[in-house]
Amino acid sequence: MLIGVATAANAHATLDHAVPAVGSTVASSPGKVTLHFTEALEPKFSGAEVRNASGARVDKGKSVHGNVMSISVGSLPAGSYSVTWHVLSVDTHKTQGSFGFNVGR
Ligand SMILES: [Cu+2]
Repeated sequence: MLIGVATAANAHATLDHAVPAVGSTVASSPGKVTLHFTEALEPKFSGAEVRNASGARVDKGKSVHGNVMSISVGSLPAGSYSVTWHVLSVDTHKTQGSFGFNVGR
């Protein structure tokens, strides 16, 4: 689970939730990983990598709109995946983190 909670006094862009959910198992490939943050992002300086259990990247591009970043992943075979994200929020603060999810297990 996430460590730390965004408060009014500490309003950096931290991960609010993701689809697939952090640590979850989904029945089939999600097609994309969507990250919802607590603050709006600067698209140029925000990104994420998705890697399979062998460490190979499976992400195929990103789009950022407001506080939501979507990472296309195409059709993922069953397995474990890790998502490592870094963002710059509009208040100029950088944050980063990672989480995992599973497909088909
Ligand atoms: Cu901040």
